[in-house]
Amino acid sequence: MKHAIKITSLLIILLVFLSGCKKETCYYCKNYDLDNIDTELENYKTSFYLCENDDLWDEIVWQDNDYAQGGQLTFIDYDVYIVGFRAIENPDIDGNGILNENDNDIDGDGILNENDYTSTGFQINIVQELILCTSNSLVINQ
Ligand SMILES: [Ca+2]
Ligand SMILES: [Ca+2]
Repeated sequence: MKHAIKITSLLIILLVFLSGCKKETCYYCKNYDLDNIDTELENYKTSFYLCENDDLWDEIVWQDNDYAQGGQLTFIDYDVYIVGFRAIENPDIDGNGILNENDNDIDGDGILNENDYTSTGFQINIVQELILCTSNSLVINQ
């Protein structure tokens, strides 16, 4: 009997611990190409939910909002959004609408990948992405 009580209390402790871990904040986010951003913030790439425990959260360099105020992205309301940046590999290097993985001429120089000494071209194939998140989905859905 004592043993059963011990196991039960252990389970309760475990349950409390697990439910404590689930208390994370989630945000509604949109991502933008930093090269191609408009001040109206209309041409976002995708919108998605992001929680602090997601792997993606750690891939993003989040700005310190107090520090960033008056920074270069003045059209962003830092009272509304949390702001982050992420460097991602350009999924379509020559910009022809065919993703690199399906593109038989990734850099678009007319030489097929198999014959192309520099199939991914000479440019830096990393694009910077701006990520704006808010816990208020009404604001970002406007
Ligand atoms: Ca392409
Ligand atoms: Ca090529």
